[in-house]
Amino acid sequence: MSFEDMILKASRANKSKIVLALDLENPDPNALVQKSLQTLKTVGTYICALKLNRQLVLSLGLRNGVDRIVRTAHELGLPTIMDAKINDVGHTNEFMMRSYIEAGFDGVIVSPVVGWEGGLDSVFHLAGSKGKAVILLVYMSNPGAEAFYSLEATPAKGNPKPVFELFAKMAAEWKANGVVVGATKPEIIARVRGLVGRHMAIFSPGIGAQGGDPKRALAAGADYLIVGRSIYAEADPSIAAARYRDLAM
Ligand code: BMP
Repeated sequence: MSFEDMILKASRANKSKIVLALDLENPDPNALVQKSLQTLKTVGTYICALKLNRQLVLSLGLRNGVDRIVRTAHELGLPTIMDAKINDVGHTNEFMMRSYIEAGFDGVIVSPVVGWEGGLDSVFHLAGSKGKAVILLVYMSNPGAEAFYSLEATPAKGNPKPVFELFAKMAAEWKANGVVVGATKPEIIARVRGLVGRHMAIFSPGIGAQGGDPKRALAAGADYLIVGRSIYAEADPSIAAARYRDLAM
């Protein structure tokens, strides 16, 4: 099943557009795995996918660590996204991508800054051959992101454009499976939607803890909302997850 079908299936089954960002911290790796599994199982029926960050990979490693969490997500019918923001030269990108695929991830987030040739070409080719998704980071949610993502740049062919518009076009050209655009800037989500077309999935982080509003992000064109602290850091993550699920329907 393609990544798009997997997330759509989970989204329909759980009536949810919420992707859980499980960014827990704990100096004790065993406690971290247990807490991650427990949180995931508690909120599993309120979300449509799981996103893990490098935090967990650094603390647990991929084998016998993060892969256990990935397996549990699959048992719950949830696709998994590795938020690696891959951004290096081709051969190291390919190594990272292969490692994440071997750990069981269904999709990986990459940064378009490094470009295609000798950069992300290897990642897209490997993902394509294994049926995995590549999601492009197009505009970040933090306040300082504007300084770079809205910067005007002149492409080799064409007129100056904000960097994020060039990234959105790259996503369409490279046939990415989705893009990430911060929920804190709904007007940017709307502009990206116009550039990537109706069918490209837009994932939007920055909901809740960073000030992004679920309804405004969805109205602007986001398909899925990425929520971390506003779910896992709450006293009862299942109540918080249910609340975000309902807000996003
Ligand atoms: P939180 O909901 O706790 O703010 O977490 C947001 C998650 O989305 C984090 O995992 C973060 O790395 C990620 N993220 C983000 O916040 N903004 C972006 O622009 C891109 C991200 O991947």
